Amino acid sequence: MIDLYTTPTANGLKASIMLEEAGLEYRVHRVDLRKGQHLAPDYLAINPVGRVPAIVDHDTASGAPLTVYGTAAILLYLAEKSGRLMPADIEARARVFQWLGIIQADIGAAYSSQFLFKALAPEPLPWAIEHYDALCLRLVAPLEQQLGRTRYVAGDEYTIADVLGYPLATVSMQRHPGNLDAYPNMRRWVAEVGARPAVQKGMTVGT
Ligand SMILES: N[C@@H](CCC(=O)N[C@@H](CS)C(=O)NCC(=O)O)C(=O)O
Repeated sequence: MIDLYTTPTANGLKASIMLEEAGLEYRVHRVDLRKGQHLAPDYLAINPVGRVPAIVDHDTASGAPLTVYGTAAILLYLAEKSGRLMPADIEARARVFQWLGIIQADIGAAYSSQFLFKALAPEPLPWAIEHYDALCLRLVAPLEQQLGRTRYVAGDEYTIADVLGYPLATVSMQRHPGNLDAYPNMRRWVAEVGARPAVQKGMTVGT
C-alpha cells in the first residue's frame, strides 16, 4: 500500500496519474495548502521539505516504509517499481531524463513563479507577470516542436515524460489566454493522452 500526500495542483496530479498508470494500490491524503497543512508537524515528520506531492510506500523489500518526495523522483520510483512507462534502451532513457528535467526544472519552475505573480500576489506586478508569461511560453515552444516530430514527448513510446507534461498542458497552460489554441501538436497529444483511463482517473484525485 502506498500513501499519497497531495493537492490537486499540476504537480499533485502528475503523481496521481502515475499511481494509476502503475496499477499500484494507494490511498489519498489531501494536504490543504491554504490551511497550512503542509507545514503542520505531522506532515513535516513525513516530508521535512513541507511540500507536496510525497508518497510513503509501505510495501518495500526492506520492510521499512519509504518516503519519496518530489514529482520527478516519485514518477521515476513508481516506473521502476511497476516496470511501466520507462524504456529499457539507454538512449531512449536519456531522452526521458532530458524531458523530465525540462518539464520539471525549466517549464514547471517558470509556471510556479507565474502562478505566484498571477494568482497569489497581493497586488499585481506587471513586470513580473509579463516576464513569467513570456518565459513560460518561450520554454513551452520546444515541447510543441518536439510533439510535431514524435508521437509522445520523449519519442514514439508513452513514458513518464508524458505523465509530467499532461497536467502542465491542461492545468498550467490554462492560465494563458487561448490556452492551447496556438499549439496544434500539443492539442493532438493532449487528446490522445487524455483518453487514457489512468489519466482521467488520476486527474480527479484530491479534487
Ligand atoms: N520540486 C517539487 C516542487 C513541489 C511544489 O512546488 N509543491 C507545491 C504545490 S504544487 C507546494 O507544496 N507548495 C507549498 C509551499 O511551497 O509552501 C516537485 O517537483 O514536486
